[in-house]
Amino acid sequence: MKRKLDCSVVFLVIVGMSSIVGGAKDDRKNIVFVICDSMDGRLIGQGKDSIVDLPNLNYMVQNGVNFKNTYTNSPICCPSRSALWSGLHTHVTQSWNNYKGLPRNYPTWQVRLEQQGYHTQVYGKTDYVSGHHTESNRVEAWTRNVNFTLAQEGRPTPVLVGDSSTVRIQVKDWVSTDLASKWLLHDAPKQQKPWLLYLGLNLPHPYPTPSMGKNFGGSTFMTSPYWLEKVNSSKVTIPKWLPLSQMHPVDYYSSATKNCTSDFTRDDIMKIREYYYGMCAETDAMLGQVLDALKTSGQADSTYVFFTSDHGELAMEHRQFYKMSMYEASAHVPMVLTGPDVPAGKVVDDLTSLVDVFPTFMDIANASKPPGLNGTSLLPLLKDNTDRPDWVLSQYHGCNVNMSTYMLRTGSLKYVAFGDGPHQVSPQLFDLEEDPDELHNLAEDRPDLVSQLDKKLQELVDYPTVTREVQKYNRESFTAWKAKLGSRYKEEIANLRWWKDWQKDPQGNEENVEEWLNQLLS
Ligand SMILES: [Ca+2]
Repeated sequence: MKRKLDCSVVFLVIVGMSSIVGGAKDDRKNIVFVICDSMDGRLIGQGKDSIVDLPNLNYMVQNGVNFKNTYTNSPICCPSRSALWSGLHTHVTQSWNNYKGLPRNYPTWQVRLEQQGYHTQVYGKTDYVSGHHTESNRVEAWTRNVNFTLAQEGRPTPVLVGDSSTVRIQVKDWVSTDLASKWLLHDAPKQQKPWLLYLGLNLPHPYPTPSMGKNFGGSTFMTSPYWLEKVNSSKVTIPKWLPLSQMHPVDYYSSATKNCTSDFTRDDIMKIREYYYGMCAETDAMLGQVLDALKTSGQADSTYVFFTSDHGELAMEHRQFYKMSMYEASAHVPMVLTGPDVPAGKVVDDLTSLVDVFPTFMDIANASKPPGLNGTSLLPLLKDNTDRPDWVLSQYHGCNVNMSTYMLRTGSLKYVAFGDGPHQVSPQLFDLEEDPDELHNLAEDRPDLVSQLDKKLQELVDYPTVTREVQKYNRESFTAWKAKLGSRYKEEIANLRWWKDWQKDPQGNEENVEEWLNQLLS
């Protein structure tokens, strides 16, 4: 019986042909990309001084390259991932907060790789598309300039579960890891095309805290004795804090909205930090399972492996948990690469950031890249080619911070400027070589450096203008949300994550919101 050739068969034949040139199999290299959520980049490559045993990351560092000065371009999930998937800075894509990322069907590196003959396989968390996260997340971001400071998160809390044999705590991540490993073992070897496998993990992001109410803040640091045994408690430090009265006003606002301005004992802080590191050990084990599957399936020699994170975790540094800050614990991320021709044990000091991933993938795939990407391929750094920007840019416009924040890292300096908004505040300047804990703001003493760095920053991003764009977006989005709720508005706003504080003075808070809405746009 003769069958009619349908369109999909024609399509498959054409796609199949594109991966076989002159009858030969496309031998471009494969890529495994593992991205976790909230890992402090400073944990990578600590060697004998490791706070926590991360055998699989250590294996990658020993057999590959550690890009040890890698930063997120925006320290929160969706904006960070939007930069990573688009190769563009946050102000370019206007991915301002956890609700506003990239539009669906955006031409990401995944689309680009598929178009140019790669098969891509995605498991787990991606989180770069607009329209997700809680209502609180977006309303808190929109109302950051309202004249109130309300606790939006639950108090950070350490929770120990199970016993010394409890391995799988973040079950959802293990399910994704199992699927990715299974694909590597059984499906990847059958691929005719080169492929990219993506695995997105939630760990070591803190877990939801049900007592916070319907929107569940993620303030629970949870691990088991099994993972705690991997933590070297003698290396865990208690971070130094400035007195509340000496904190930078934006940091104080963040600390207050993160429920961290009350008292914490040394034991509270120690536990939060130890449990966080335990969560990092569990993350490392997931990476290990993927590396094992790659090896067992015989594909390790033809595959690059990348490991990174969307942002870090403050774990009580600077009197904060979570991220949303330009301090190292929040903005500095891991970036480790192994693969064919990757030198073993190399450490790259150059400043790199997540927007560099897109051009690097294009480089590996020998694929053409779209014009105007903000990042630069990491591959030339494998050969000591350092002809690349000597700065990285990060910015933040989301919840828990009351001003748009812009960070320029260059040399040993970190300059942090705050948006041109209703509350003018002074910038921060840290020298990370002399002050790795970032406790000495040099901005006041070094106006010369501030002026030089601010000029450089404004060459990269016209930040007063960007801030006004964000303020306009915030006001318009809030107004539309309010109008849509109609008579339910009052009840809805009173019951967001800040409900405990809101209910202390509902009328006063309402008035502050109205006053903000009535301010004329500058
Ligand atoms: Ca995240």
